[in-house]
Amino acid sequence: MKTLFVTGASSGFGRAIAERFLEEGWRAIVCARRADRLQVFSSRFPDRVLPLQLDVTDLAKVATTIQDLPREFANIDVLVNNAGLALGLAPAHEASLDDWDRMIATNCSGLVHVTRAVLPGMVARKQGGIVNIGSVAGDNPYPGGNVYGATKAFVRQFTNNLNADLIGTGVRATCVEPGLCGGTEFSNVRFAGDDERAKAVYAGTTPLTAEDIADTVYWIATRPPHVTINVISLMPNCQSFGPLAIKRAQTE
Ligand code: NDP
Ligand code: 8X3
Repeated sequence: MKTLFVTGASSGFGRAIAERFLEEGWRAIVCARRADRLQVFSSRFPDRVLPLQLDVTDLAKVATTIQDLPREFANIDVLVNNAGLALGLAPAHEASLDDWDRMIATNCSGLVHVTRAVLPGMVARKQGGIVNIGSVAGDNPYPGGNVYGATKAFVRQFTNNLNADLIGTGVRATCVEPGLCGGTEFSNVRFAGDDERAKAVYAGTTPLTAEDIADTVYWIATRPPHVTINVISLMPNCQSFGPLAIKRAQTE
């Protein structure tokens, strides 16, 4: 039986990814800060789920938790670095430095430390897959995206650089870059619990769903061993690219 390790599994993409792999017969280690939610989820798949309360910004705990995994869960086949968040949409000159620090700590440092702890085992076993959840925000700047978009650009480039290091090892990495995706807590977190503002993000759209992302991640994980998918970008078809902004001088 293969083993999945997924961070941020208490809601949204992470939970849908865990559910998909478990339904396909895998075992799963599911991590997040809200342990109660992980417990409820785990009870649906007795003996095949290991719920772990883990804040990926607690870097010392990340290392010890992964080092001390129970034997039957210790050989991780696929790691999905999904835990992440956007905080606020303020312009750079007004944004909260605390928000910026938390995004960097979670989306970059947390992801890097989890990866560093899991990778040696994969390389020693000569097989494994890492799927990092980036965002279209890592390629496409938008007003207020400042540090969030920068963290996701980091995720993409870290993934590509992992593949540069992992050539010939049997281990491969992929960055998944979703666009507008509804039905998760992403916008509630971004707007600090302002449900109306969060709801407005999806008004009049048919966004991607967490199940679309889980499908994509499962597809990546089940490619034949000689195939590396470096980066996948996906959007709902109500979303696309726009022109660059031009600020024109007043002519009258
Ligand atoms: P959710 O807010 O629904 O899920 C985020 C998950 O991350 C939660 O389970 C949360 O659990 C966990 N998490 C947050 N901080 C930490 C932490 N410090 N340690 C451990 N777990 C943490 O959002 P989504 O499912 O939408 O987002 C998942 C990922 O997808 C994120 O990386 C996001 O940036 C990315 N993304 C989302 C898009 C969207 O439109 N929804 C589009 C593109 C990318 P808990 O609070 O219990 O710790
Ligand atoms: C989430 C997509 O466009 O809100 O990463 O940044 S976006």
